Amino acid sequence: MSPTSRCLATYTLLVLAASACTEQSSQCPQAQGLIGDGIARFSPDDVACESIPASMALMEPRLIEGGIPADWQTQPTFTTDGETRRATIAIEEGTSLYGTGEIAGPLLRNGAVTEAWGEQPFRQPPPPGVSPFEYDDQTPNLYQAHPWVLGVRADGSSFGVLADTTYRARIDLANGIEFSARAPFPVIVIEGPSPQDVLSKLADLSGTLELPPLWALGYQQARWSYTPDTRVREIADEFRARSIPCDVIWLDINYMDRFRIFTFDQETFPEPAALNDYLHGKGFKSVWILDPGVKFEPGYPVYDQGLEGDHFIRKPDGELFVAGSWPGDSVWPDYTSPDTRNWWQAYIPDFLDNGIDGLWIDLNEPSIVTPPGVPFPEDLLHRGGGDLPPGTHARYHNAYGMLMSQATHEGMKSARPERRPFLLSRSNYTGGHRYAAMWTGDNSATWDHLYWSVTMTLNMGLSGQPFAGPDIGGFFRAPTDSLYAHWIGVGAFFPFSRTHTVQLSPPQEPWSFGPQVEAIARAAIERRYRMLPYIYTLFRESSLNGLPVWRPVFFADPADPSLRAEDHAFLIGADVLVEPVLTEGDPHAFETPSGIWREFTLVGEDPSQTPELPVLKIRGGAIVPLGRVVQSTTEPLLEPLTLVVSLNAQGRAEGGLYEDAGEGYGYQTGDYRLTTYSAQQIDNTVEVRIASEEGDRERPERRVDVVVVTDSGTFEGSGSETSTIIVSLD
Ligand code: NBV
Repeated sequence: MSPTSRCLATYTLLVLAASACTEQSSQCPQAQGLIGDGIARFSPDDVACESIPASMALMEPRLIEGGIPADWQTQPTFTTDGETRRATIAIEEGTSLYGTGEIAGPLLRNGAVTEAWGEQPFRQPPPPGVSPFEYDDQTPNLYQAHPWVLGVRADGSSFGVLADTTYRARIDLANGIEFSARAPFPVIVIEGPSPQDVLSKLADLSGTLELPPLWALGYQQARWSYTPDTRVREIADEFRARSIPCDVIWLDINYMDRFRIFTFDQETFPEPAALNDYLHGKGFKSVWILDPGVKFEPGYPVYDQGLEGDHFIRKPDGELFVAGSWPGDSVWPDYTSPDTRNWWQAYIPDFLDNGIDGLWIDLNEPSIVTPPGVPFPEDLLHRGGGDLPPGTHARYHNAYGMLMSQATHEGMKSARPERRPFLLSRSNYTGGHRYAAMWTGDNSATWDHLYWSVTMTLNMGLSGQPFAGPDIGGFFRAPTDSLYAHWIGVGAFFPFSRTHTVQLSPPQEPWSFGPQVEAIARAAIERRYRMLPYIYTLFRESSLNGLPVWRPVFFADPADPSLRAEDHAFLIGADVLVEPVLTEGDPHAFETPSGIWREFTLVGEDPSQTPELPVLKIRGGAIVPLGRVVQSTTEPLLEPLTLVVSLNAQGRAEGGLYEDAGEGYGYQTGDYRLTTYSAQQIDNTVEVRIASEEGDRERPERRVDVVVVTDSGTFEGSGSETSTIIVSLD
């Protein structure tokens, strides 16, 4: 049977098909039709389906399960204008638009025109006092590319649209949704009763993050660069001496020998393994940076071996592509080739054997360092292999960071199968959260950037990447005391929580701004550690259903139009509302979701006295599990376990706690414990007990402290976890 007649037969059988069946085979990876429950793919009908590149956002090709129902709500219209291909999607009045990946600006994206094209920002000349690499809310594209828009209609029902292309895509939300690219592309439309449902369906297509090691959710400290190794030790010592909790110290490019990847500077970092032993002895982990640019230097093994295996990107004339990166003239691995990914992975075991815990990959848009602002030529050639055909850089540019992330993540996993990889990548593409966490790149120490760090993290979550956060305090320029205090106040709650700053900038450790800010920073970070059991439970949830860890306030009630633009406050999970101060001037008037939200505290703080520490509210009906303050996650967190209880109008509450070894894969074969606690008011007491449990992990004997937050005050009780704990409200 020819593809066309097979297509016709399939569609005839499926009677449902409303749209004309075009010259597409239903076996073609980009054919039009339903590809899942509430998920449809639309393809332009003037190009052979087979000639449209297969999806790189999806975990696996999705074949047609049925025709598109006649009443399918959100439908794109495809048009062509010269070489430009467009897909236009009309939206109903009252529809709010979100997502579009990594872009600075407000949470609500209606009206914005941006581009999915991974690039290090560069402006010449920059405004006075500003580095050419700084970005702001006028920058149309940043390091990551996510051609995805989430829509929420007036009634709270939702849809998502993905322009399924790795080519440069313009996303114009000025009047409905319009994607355009200089190559034909299909559009995947997801329909759902709520934004939460749409995001879960996106995760069904593009995957979920792997549960990170617990330590990667602790507070982390970086700068460009802590050098030499004695300085790294000093920083670690200082955290412990000052009792400021911290799990990770980061090593930026200066540890390398003349910026050559997979090497160590013999003078400044002669014994990386000894350094890591020292850090481990103090309860720290370390994350070390790698760049994709390989120094063009015959005799340097990574260069020689890469050349021998033909792993570097070449120009159309077959010559090596050579350009300037940190080490000077450099060449770049072609990660589209499975052979090259394997070659790259082979360097990772020895590197990690120095006691390195996590990896950080940078400049993988990819970017040229010198001269700055010069793009990778789009006619460079990529070999492809496996599922990927050969193609130009124009086609694979947006996928470069994701493929490097994949290679590095898989390399870490095969090097240490018993450990969960923690990888941070600057560039990525839709679906790349399966391999790496992200940070919002080289931001600036300004109040605007503090606000954007919140909105960007939220929109990353709404674009499928739950593990995100900014450089706390800002990368470029130096924060004032007040700005750093506010940033660490909210920053301690980011899914990924790390302070980082540019080279030669003033110190940006939590104690660098004097005793007052240090006390605020300590309290902020202690709050994170108390909240870690809840945050870890949310990461586990996200690893199953793709829901973000940080959620916009409108998630509490997607049909309430007053919440749609609220982007100073945010939710952690469904149960904790955070109201930070993100502006220097007039206080922000928060929109609060309906229902019961009660203020609670974590370390005896008083946000009315320290506005740098956000106000926290717990949803009526929720139980939030807390740990104790520890200096790092190497100490037991849950001795005791605290349950914060906030009853609903019916006098009941419920909440879950996920626990496992915090590392390794035992949880996949049952070594975990998921406990649901319930609370019920009976007369003037609240009874708290285990309602259900799951998993084989043994429950330790431990004390549980219960804190019941009510409108008339806080009531405490304590007891053993396996019996009912009774808290008196008198
Ligand atoms: O490796 C140096 C920096 C790093 O600190 C930063 O976090 C990255 O975003 N890196 C960029 C290269 C410097 C480019 C100007």
